[in-house]
Amino acid sequence: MSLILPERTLSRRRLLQLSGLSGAGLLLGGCGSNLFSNNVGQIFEPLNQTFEALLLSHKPVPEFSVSAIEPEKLLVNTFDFTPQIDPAQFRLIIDGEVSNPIQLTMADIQKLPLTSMVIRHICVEGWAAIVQWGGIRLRDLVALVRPKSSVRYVYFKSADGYYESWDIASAVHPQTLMAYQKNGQPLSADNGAPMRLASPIKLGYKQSKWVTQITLVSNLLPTQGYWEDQGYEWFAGL
Ligand SMILES: Nc1nc2c(c(=O)[nH]1)N[C@H]1C(S)=C(S)[C@@H](COP(=O)(O)O)O[C@H]1N2
Ligand SMILES: [Mo]
Repeated sequence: MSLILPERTLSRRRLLQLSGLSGAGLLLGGCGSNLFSNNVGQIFEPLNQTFEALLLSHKPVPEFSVSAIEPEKLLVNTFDFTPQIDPAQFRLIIDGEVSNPIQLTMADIQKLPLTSMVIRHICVEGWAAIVQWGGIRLRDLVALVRPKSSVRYVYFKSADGYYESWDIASAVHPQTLMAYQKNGQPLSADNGAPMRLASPIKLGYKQSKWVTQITLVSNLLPTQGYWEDQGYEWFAGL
C-alpha cells in the first residue's frame, strides 16, 4: 500500500516511517487492508482533540529572504558556560503527560523532515539579528509522543542548567523549531549544539540552547524559567 499524503501535512504514520521509531502496535504491519488506505486519520488512534485543534490554529509569521541574513549580528548570549556535548552520545528525552515517551539520537532527529526559516531573533538586552535556522518542527516531536489532553505547557531542560517553560500553543506553532543548523551550517556549540529552540514568536530568552529534555505537563511549576524566576515576563511573545 502506498499512501500519498499532502506535502506539508505529516501524519504520525509518515513520521514513524521516517524516524524508524514505529512501535509494532502503531504501524499496520504489511498494511494488508485497503479499506483504510484512503482514510489515514482512521488508521491510528487520533491525537487528542485539543492538540489537533491547535495544529490548525496558527498564523505563520512572515519570513525574510536568505539575502537578508545578518550573520555578524547574532551575539552569543550565554548566562554561564558553553556545554560541549558529543553528538554521538546525545539523547533528546521527550516525556511527561504523554502516551509514548521517547528518547531520540541526533541520527533519529535528522531523519525527520528539515524545515528552514529566516526570522528575526530579538534579545531583550537590546539587540536583534536576522538568522536562518534549520531543524525539526517541535510539533512533529510532540505528535510522536502523543500528548494527553491535559497538556497545556512544555518544559525545556538544558545542559547548562538553563530551563524554560512555554505554552503548548506556541510550542506547536509551525515556526517553532528544534534547530540543529544556523545560516545553513551545523549549529556551533556557542549557539546551542546539538539542539536548540528557535521561533519567531518568542523573545530570545525563551529559546533554550543545548536542550536535553522536553516535558509536557498540565500545570506550570513554581519554577518557570531561568530569567522568568528573576522577574522577566513569562509569555514573552513577539
Ligand atoms: N541554555 C541556554 N539557552 C539560552 C541562553 C542561555 O544562557 N542558556 N540564553 C538565551 C538568550 S537571553 C538569548 S538572546 C539566546 C541567544 O542565542 P545565541 O547565543 O545563539 O545568540 O539564547 C537563549 N537561550
Ligand atoms: Mo536574550
